[in-house]
Formats: sequence, C-alpha cells, structure tokens
Amino acid sequence: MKITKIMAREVLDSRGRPAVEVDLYSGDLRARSIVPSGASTGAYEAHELRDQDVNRYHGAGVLKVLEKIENLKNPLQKIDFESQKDFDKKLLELDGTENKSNIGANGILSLSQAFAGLTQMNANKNYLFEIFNEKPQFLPTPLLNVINGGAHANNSIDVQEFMIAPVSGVSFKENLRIGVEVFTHLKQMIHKKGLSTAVGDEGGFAPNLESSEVALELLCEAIKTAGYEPGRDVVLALDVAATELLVDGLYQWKGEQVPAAALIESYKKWAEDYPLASIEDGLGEEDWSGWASLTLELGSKIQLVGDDLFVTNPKRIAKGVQESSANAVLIKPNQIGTVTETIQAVRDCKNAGWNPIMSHRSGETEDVFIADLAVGLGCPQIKTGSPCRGERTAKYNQLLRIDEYLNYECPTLGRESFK
Ligand code: 2PG
Ligand code: MG
Repeated sequence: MKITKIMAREVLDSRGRPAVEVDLYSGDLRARSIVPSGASTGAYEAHELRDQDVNRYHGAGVLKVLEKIENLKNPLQKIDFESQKDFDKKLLELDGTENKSNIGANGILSLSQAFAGLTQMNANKNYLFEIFNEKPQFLPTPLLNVINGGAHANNSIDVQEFMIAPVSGVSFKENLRIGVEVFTHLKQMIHKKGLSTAVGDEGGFAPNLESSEVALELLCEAIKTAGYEPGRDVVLALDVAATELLVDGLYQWKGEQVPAAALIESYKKWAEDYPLASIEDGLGEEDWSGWASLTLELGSKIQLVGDDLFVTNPKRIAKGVQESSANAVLIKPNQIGTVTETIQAVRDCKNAGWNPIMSHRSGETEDVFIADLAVGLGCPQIKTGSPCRGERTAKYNQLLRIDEYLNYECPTLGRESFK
C-alpha cells in the first residue's frame, strides 16, 4: 500500500490537553487516528513528545510532533508498504531511538494506528477488528471504573480505580447493561450519603469516602441494590497504581509509610472479604521482588496485572514472565508506540498463559481503536472507564456495534475471563 498524503494536526483530548491526530491517505482512502495520554504514567513508557513551550497550552502543545511528521512525508510516501509490520519497522527506523523520543510515541502511534485503518479500508472490511481476526471467539468483559481515588481524584482513598466487572451476562451487551445498572444505583447511594456525584477524568465518582474498605463495601451494596449478587454476577477489580504511593522507598498506605508486605497483607484480606477478581499495579514499577512475593501469595487466587511495571514492553514482560512477577498485563498501545509492538506484547502474554487486558488512558479521545483491537487480538477484558463521558462510552458503543455485527453469537467469557 502506498501512502499518498499525510495530514497531522493538534486536537484536544478529554482533559482539554493537546493530542496528535493524523489523516493518512492512500489514493481515495483516508484513515484517521488520535492518540490518548496518561496521568499516572510509568517511567519506562515510550516518550510522549510535547513542546515544553510555556506560552502555548502550558507547555503541553504538540507542534514539534507535527513538524517531525512533516519531515516523514517524503520517506514514507516513497515506499509501497506490504504490511503493518513493514510500515511500523520503517517508523522505528526513521525515529532511531530506543524510547521513540525523536518523533515521539504520540507521533509514531498516530501514524501506526492510521495505517491499520487504511489496511481495513483497503481490504474492504466493515470493522477494524477484522484485519486482526475475522472470527473472534469472544468479546471482552468490560472493567468499568466507577470510583476514583489516588492520583485521579481529590479524596483520601489510596487506591486509584475501583472497577466493577459484570460477568453473568450472556453477551457483551448484557454485561454492559448490568454494569450500567450498578453504576446508576451507586450514584443514588452516594447522593443519599450527601456526597458528591461529580465524575472524574475516567467518568467514575470521586466521593470523599474514608477508606478503600468503605469504597469496596459500597460497591457490594450497589451490586445488591441493583438486584445482582456480588461474586456471581459482578466481580470487583482494582488499580492501586502503587508507584504513585511511593515516598523514599516506602508506600503511603492507610496514613502510614509501609513496606510492600503491608500492602500484600491488605490485598490478602480484601481477597477474602470481597469478590475481588483482579488487582492492577498492586506494587511499584521497580519493586520486582515485591511483585514476586505478591504473585506467590495471591497469584493462584486472583488476577495480578502489571501496568506501570510492564508498560506494554515485550522486554519488561519477558523479565516478568521469567521472574513470575504477575499473571496479567495491561495493554496500552501508547505505552509502547506502535501497533506491531502492541500485538507482540499481547502475543507474549498469551504465550506465557497470562491475560492481556486492553486499556484506555485517563486522557482519552473519541477514537475507538482500542475497542476493535481488544476484539481482534482476543483480549479477555477491556478497561475503558465508567459508562459515562463520551470518550469512554465511545469504546463501549463500538463494542455494542461489534456485538450486533457478530449477531450476538460471540460470547463473553464471564468469570472465566479472569482465569
Ligand atoms: C492506569 C491509567 C488508565 P493513566 O493507570 O491504568 O486508567 O491511567 O492513563 O493516567 O496512566
Ligand atoms: Mg494502571
């Protein structure tokens, strides 16, 4: 496929920060892609290039990336690309750095994702997922982030994300409905307590609850009030984002400075007291030994997901597999920077018998790329915020369309999606 025209522009993400959007043309075909951005970013993520010019968007502008893309026009338009792999390889070559700091991962991924869009059009497919797999065997279970704390909220809760995962529905559509019903009851319950029901960056509530335990209790109650059984119909998942809790090598946890062992004790207790199916970033991104202990203690019982720990990087995933550091990986395309490397990360996970979980960023866009990618790559779960705020529902709505397109015959794995 030949690229005939490239347009790149500065648009906005859901936090009102600049993001890179690319339009890639091949003859009459045009594919568009926008790249999201994180707040609790891992230190080992591919580099997100920003202008650092304080006179524009407080330094967050992306004009430099647009300039870099301008310079890529010539080399990219000369080649007839055979595949995504081919295209991404060329991008990496032109960037020439290990962490994509030359063009910026935001620049590279916008081109890479747009190329996937062109491939879809060129192959005359209705949906993007079909270029990865035309006959997916299951649709992902949604992980809906409904209560926010940590770096994503202004309250005193240590844990960054409290998620509900509806598992007893026969289809994605049914599971989403169950999740939304619980979300609605949760809102009423928070309102009755006289607390704020304003939503945070990912559409979850950020009420001023006293502790993580209170949040977990509240979730179980909301599930019951909605007419469902915690553990059977809906399970819970957390993103602790523990790197954010580290101060001088110790974790700020429940108002004290503690070592990893104290957090592991809390998780063991929670796993007994609540229908907890998954904990993401239970420890910090450098705490490899802590992660190994955590996995030894809890890995046979629940899903332990590395986000900042692995940053979707095949090299870090390989280290984790070797050291039995976790049993699942959060997959964020912009942490690694190309579609090809994202596919590789998912493949490596599966080869290790680990779950790949597709994920959004806290600063998202209307682009639904990850919804199709989750389906096409066979990710058992997708985490893309609460069922409110347009940039979050955009992904869930795309999955509803895909569910319909597949005649509601493509099941979800239910509780099995956490195995
Ligand atoms: C996370 C994400 C997404 P951010 O920590 O998993 O929920 O947050 O995009 O801010 O890194
Ligand atoms: Mg995370």
